[in-house]
Amino acid sequence: MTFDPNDTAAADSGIFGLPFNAENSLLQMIPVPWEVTTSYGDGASRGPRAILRASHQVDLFDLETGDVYKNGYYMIDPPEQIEAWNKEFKAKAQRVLESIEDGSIDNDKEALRLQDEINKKSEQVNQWVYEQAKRIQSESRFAAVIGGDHSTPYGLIRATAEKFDGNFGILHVDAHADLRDAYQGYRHSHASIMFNVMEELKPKALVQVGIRDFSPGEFEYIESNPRVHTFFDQVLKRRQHRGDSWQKICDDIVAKLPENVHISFDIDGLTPDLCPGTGTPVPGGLSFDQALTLFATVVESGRRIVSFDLNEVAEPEEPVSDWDGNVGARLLFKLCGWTLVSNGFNPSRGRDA
Ligand SMILES: [Mn+2]
Repeated sequence: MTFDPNDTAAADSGIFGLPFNAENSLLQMIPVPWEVTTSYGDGASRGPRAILRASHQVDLFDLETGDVYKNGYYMIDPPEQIEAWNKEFKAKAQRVLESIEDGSIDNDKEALRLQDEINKKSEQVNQWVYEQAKRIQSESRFAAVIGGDHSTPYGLIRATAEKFDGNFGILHVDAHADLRDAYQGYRHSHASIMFNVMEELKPKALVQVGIRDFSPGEFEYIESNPRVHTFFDQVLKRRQHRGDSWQKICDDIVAKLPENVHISFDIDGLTPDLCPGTGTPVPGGLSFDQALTLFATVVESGRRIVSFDLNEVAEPEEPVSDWDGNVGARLLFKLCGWTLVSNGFNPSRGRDA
């Protein structure tokens, strides 16, 4: 393979400028350009392409994960069919939203019909993601999802739940609890992902970090469910103000996780300056370095990252900069590296080294 990691990536090269494909990559990313149930800002459907473009700027050698990327990272081409569905169904969702906002939804037959149509299409998207993840995992490779809004990783988490027969947990970094039992009539809403995961896929634990926006119902769900451990952002900040180190806090977070971990990372779990384009930004949140220390702590504890998703990285239609994609790509590179290292792949001896 003629590939020099010191070179500048060609514009048409793969994720991170790497030359891998579906056959020779150990970790494969499934881009899901879907954000039909988003209720506020838009742009998450353009996340995969924004990350792909910005990823060419990421230098490959990493202090913590070395050259483990040599085992191969590959992102499937963003599926044009889902991009087309996204466009078509976002217009329908807009019609539904108008009916919800003027309070006429209960008697609005057309809006109810559209809601139903959107629910069915969401299931189709989930099924597509599930089939991709199943195929990748059955080939003994690692699968990841790049959203899209936070509804997009459901199919991947389902595949992981099956692979480990329920013996897995979720590390969920987010500003939002995402524990609503449907939202705006959408069963597969971005705001319901962790409720659906808990009720249908039944992980051993859901460990939430950075949560600072939630409804009374979600708070009740957290309080009454012994499998949910929520590290509210406010509590994390108070602990730090009182002198607890971030490392001590990470140790406490990781202690709640079982051995096999799926990381579900909503970019708005970070401080808003790191994701200015995201749909529902909330003040507060983790710094970039705090997120990296959290990943490192998971791996150093001996736990395995078995799959992950990165979602809600957004880009406006006419981007003023590639900042959102840039932060997303760098976070993604760390997630990829730690996934392989946590599964015993030695950074200094990659497949092609
Ligand atoms: Mn969120």
